[in-house]
Amino acid sequence: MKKLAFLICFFSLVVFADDHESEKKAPKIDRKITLVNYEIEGVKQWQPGNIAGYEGETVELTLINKAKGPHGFMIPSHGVTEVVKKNGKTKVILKLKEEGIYPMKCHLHPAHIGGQLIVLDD
Ligand SMILES: [Cu+2]
Repeated sequence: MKKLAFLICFFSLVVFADDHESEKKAPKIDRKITLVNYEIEGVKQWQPGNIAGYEGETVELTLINKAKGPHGFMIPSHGVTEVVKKNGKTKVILKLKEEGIYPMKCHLHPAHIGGQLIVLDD
């Protein structure tokens, strides 16, 4: 009987631990950056063109598209690929990789001016 009580207690703890782990909290955001896509005299560009953060930070990007039509926002090194519709707003959360300078671009329009994600040493 003691063995059974022990097993019940043990499995209750295991189930509780699993439940506890499955309650995934929203990630802690270290930095928030808003980028707005404009088209001025035929030149399309996300502004600011270059953004920065520290290695390992969790960054929330808010992407607002004020240009004609949908535009892409891509950071290939960080697995970010988004399409933001005209007057649309999208949020992206990413964890910054190791120190470096990573290209950002619109993957829908080759002529769309790209920018850079600058990751600084922590
Ligand atoms: Cu574009």
